[in-house]
Amino acid sequence: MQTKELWFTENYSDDARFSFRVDAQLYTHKSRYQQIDIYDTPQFGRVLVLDGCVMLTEKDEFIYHEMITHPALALHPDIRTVLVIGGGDGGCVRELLQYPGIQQIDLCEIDRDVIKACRKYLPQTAEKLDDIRVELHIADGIRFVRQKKNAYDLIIVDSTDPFGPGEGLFTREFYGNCFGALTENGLLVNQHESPYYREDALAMQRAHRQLSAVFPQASVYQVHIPTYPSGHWLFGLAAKTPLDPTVFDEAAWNALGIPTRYYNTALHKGAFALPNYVKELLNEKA
Ligand code: AG3
Repeated sequence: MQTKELWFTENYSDDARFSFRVDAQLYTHKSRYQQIDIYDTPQFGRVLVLDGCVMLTEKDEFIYHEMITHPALALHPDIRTVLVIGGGDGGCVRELLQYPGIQQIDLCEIDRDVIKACRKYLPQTAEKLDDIRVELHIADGIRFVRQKKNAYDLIIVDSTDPFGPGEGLFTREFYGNCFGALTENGLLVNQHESPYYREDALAMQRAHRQLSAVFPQASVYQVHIPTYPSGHWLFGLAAKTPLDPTVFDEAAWNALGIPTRYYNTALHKGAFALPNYVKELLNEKA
């Protein structure tokens, strides 16, 4: 008798899907906000899925978490206070804690069950959530940021896609409140969706439009994430005081000696060079 094979599938569009084999379902739970699943897989290690969308895999989460943090830190070496919105898996926090200059990280995650599940099943990302410099806030990031003024040198929006609980984190009002919560030279980095499949590309355009309406400068950079739709993903980098995101003190960043498997200073500069079709999508008027 053959044992039944278990496969997970994420729908990328009505006409495209991505599947991988599952050895075991380690966790499944419907929280107040979303469906949370964690799988063990032979190809990608453990995988966190929210509402049917892959959030991270042990095999490639380093790409996402290095690239959502290090470019901003290389551009603004004096970052002391950071707010992470979402990010209950702890991956961003793990990367940020490598900077001795960072004094305080507020992590604002809406769903306490995500943190609980990641602590138990995803120590690779969650292991540093108890660091003394980290303060956990189980709260809605939209409300949390409204009450903060001139408080953070960096805000990282490590959200889900703009459907469900993550939706409000892609609005002009939210970005406006982030602007107010940032210090004078503050930076905002957000996960900026993918330019490839239609729905994702629309979300990407919307995010860019709203960010550009609020910040004097909103740049976009790209990364390769094999387990996200199309493998081609974008991040946004918005600055309260305009800057060239490819100009920074490379020697100073390298002197920090932070071990990375994806990020390096040459790649940082190249990541802001976008394909023409992406530039066109970003420049399209609504
Ligand atoms: N947040 C971004 C996930 C987007 C993936 N979308 C998808 N699979 N459709 C990831 C959180 C990691 N800290």
